[in-house]
Amino acid sequence: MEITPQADKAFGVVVEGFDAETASAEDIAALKKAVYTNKIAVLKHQDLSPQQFLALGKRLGRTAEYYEPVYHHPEVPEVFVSSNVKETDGSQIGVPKTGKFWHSDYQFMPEPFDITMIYPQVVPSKNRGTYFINMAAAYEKLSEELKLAVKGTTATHSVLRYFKIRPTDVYRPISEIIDEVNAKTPPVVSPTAVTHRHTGETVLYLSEGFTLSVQDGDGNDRADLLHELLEATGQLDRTYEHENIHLQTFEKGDMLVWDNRTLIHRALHTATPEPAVSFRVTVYDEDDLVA
Ligand code: 7UC
Ligand code: FE
Repeated sequence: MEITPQADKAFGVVVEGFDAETASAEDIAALKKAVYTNKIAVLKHQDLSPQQFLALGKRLGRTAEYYEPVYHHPEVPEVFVSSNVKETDGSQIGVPKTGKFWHSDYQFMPEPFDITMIYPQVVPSKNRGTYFINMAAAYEKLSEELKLAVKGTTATHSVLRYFKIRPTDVYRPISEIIDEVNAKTPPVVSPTAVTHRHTGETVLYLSEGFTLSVQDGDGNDRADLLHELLEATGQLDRTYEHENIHLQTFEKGDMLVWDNRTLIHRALHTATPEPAVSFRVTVYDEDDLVA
């Protein structure tokens, strides 16, 4: 196994010679350390079944089934399926157009995932890739004034704006669906800046997709501060040329493994959608390894 920095990128490593079936405990530890230190690892030349993909996830920590079953792989429910390709019988497996907004996975839940693994299955010929922003680095780059303004504030997160209407929701009143989403996944409040449990970094915990509001210590809404933070971190740049934005491309056989508590991400927008399918496994890492 060989880990080298990604050429011409601000962060991320490429991992050659990683064999999920024979990887030693040391290999797994080295991979996790690389993920927490370099934020994203691209495992090259992977050829895994959904079952083998899940088994690899289990070696990194505790895997989780996505809370909405409509995303589940039919044979391996812990595998989340993002797909815009219909089966030959016209049925849909997984959900199309996932994650086309800035977010981290489960940011709207009390406990977000530590690690996200994405294993593309059908790779588009153009517009492939995912945008990322490192929210620890973005915090460090804030002005002293903004860092001070963040102190003592909290942020409220919810899936509501990006909850996908399920086939079974057709003809239901939208108010009933909204009430159900708020009951099942009530808004979560967190400090606006949190300490990363594996690296000790200070990470801005907010995203354009999931963060509804920022409040000061007295409960006053700070929409102005939320806007300033989204702007400063690069999340409002629709040209995607902001210096904080990293475009991670991939090819068939690549598996992306990233630090979901530091990075926010956004699926690349495609004007003319080509077939795209990817599998995802998410992991809670309760180890106290500090990178
Ligand atoms: O369909 C989607 O974009 C899924 C999104 C609402 N949640 C992904 C996650 O893991 O938080
Ligand atoms: Fe995502």
